[in-house]
Amino acid sequence: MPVLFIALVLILQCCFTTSIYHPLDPLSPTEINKVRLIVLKSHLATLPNLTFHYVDIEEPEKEDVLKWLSSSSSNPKRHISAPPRRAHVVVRGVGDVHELVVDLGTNIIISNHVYTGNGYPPFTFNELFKASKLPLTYPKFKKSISTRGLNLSEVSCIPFTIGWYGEHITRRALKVECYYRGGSVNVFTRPIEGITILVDVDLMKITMYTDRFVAPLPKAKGTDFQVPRGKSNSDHCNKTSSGFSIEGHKVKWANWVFHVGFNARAGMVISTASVFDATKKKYRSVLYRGHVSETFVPYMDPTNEWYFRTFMDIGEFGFGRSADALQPSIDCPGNAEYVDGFMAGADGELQKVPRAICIFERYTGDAAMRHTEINIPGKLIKSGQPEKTLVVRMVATVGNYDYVLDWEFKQSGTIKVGVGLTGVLEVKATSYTSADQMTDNVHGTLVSENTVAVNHDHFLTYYLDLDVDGNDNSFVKAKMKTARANGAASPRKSYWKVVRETAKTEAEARLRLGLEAADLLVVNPNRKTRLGNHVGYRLVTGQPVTSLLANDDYPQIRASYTKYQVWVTAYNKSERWAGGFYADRSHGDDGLAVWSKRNRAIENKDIVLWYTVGFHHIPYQEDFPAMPTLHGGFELSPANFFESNPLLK
Ligand SMILES: *[C@@H]1O[C@H](CO)[C@@H](O)[C@H](O)[C@H]1NC(C)=O
Ligand SMILES: *[C@@H]1O[C@H](CO)[C@@H](O)[C@H](O)[C@H]1NC(C)=O
Ligand SMILES: *[C@@H]1O[C@H](CO)[C@@H](O)[C@H](O)[C@H]1NC(C)=O
Ligand SMILES: *[C@@H]1O[C@H](CO)[C@@H](O)[C@H](O)[C@H]1NC(C)=O
Ligand SMILES: [Cu+2]
Repeated sequence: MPVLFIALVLILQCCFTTSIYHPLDPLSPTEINKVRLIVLKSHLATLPNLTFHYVDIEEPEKEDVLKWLSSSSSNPKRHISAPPRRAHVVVRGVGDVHELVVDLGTNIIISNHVYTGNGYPPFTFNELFKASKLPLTYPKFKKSISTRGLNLSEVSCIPFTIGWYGEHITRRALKVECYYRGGSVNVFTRPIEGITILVDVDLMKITMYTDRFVAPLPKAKGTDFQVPRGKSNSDHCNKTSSGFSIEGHKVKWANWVFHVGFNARAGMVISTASVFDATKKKYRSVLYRGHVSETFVPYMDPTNEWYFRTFMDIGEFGFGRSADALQPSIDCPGNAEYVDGFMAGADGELQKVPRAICIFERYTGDAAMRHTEINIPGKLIKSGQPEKTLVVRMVATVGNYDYVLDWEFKQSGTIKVGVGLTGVLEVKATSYTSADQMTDNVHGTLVSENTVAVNHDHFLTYYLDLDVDGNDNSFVKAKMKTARANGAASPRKSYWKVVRETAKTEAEARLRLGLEAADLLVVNPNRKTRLGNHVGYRLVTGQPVTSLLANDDYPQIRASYTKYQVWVTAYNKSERWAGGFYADRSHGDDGLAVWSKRNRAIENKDIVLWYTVGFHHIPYQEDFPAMPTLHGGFELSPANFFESNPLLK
């Protein structure tokens, strides 16, 4: 009897528990279709103009995911049951925003909450498309075009989000800016300046129209950004074997294992990244979750036609929504493998981004490490290792700009996060044809005749839920302080010493970098190396850039988190979007800066690190007609995590 009983249990376990999903897998095409059917069968179907604004996996409880993971690593054949598959859905009828949780096992909507706060969910592609077409049939606009002697058939209009300027009541609205193609493929370089068109998106109507002035149309000549494809720039490094494995969404390469997800908002999402420790003979956790949380791109021209250009691309449009199908051998090398992205359209129907993400091994041409020893009599000892890394990449083309987003895994245990900015600058038309003529502030650089590229910033804020060797971590500032040398004992007058400060609360972890020398570490105070150091990972920061806008400026109120490059918060699964989930027309009453004000305890707790990659962008002539890629980023590097250099294991 006991033998039979055990056998039964094993069978039950195998059949109930084997799941084809990793709990963090993005919604599959089948699941996205299912969500649509479930919503359309519910009472919500009767809402007029029902629109799907957001469909993603409902974040499972972290505890359940970690339990599932550890059961799978101890016995890969027999997982404990995965958390239920659920979708987080935001739909709108006329006026009302419904936040739904849809259970995909039972096919029912298990929660329906009406959101009544400020701000709106991201625009759908349909809305943007419809808004962009409105001017073309609007009589006043047609008149403006013919007054300027232009042909309507050569006009392309593009919708821009408009931010918030203290209004008590905000409606969903866009401002549509129009451009003249007239022989150029570079639409953004030929603005028809002086016209402002406000579109009420829920009415899908133009509700305000002004034509204040006429500026010369920048010429078409010299605006083409297409690279002649004469000599095949195909790859010198076509490799047949990729050196890594992708199983579902799980990637294994060298000493790393991690999960790659995708959603309409963040685009690429890296989860449950663990690095193999050859000394301990096991995988050790580093990062539970990492992705771009929000972006803030304010332009520095306060005039009527430009002041509202203060974009929060992740919340207003979505990096996944803007993900571009990658071009093999241009965006990624010949040895890359590609992963498609899936999301829901405005009608809930499945949309596919082919080749949304690429994964490839990179031979950097650098040495990962080297040394030559000449001090051994009769011997010359040389050693070295070429750097070979694994890159996971996506590109979001948000209107004029292209963001190249990389996660690069190194065998040294470092994760390097890269941001590349390229694409076309946002320009305005001007009467000037030479910088010598300029008598007023044009708010940018003359990059071509009659063309000013306007000054602006880019802030990309990363959500980094580090779990260094376990859940409970602390944030440590290892400050370097000048100390006086003891006069009698040393001819030296000074040196620096390390003063460690552990941030006890969220307020102590808001940092403006570049003012004092410090290493920033996320450590596990419960784990030490054999030598007694706390295991940790170090945030290796890039250029210290913070927003220069005044604190009382409305765009700054909405993106107040950009006043510091570093924040640490207590983990809370619903706090993921630095500018608040409802970023369009937001009032700055949700998001990272607001959560951090609660000043929760963050010592030896599950914590989330937020880091902003910033660029102040004064344009230069080389940025026209399209800009060479500008790079930024940061690294997460092991710091007393391994017993010694893992490259030598
Ligand atoms: C809402 O639905 C009605 C009826 O189908 C339609 O006439 C109207 O154009 C829709 N509104 C929008 C903004 O799509
Ligand atoms: C408008 O179109 C006409 C006919 O195609 C052409 O002759 C004219 O040059 C165009 N005007 C402009 C400003 O592009
Ligand atoms: C690399 O692969 C691409 C796509 O298969 C092919 O077009 C190209 O010719 C290859 N290049 C080399 C050098 O083999
Ligand atoms: C989690 O975050 C949400 C949003 O900020 C907040 O409403 C909620 O109270 C938080 N939960 C806890 C346990 O702090
Ligand atoms: Cu820029």
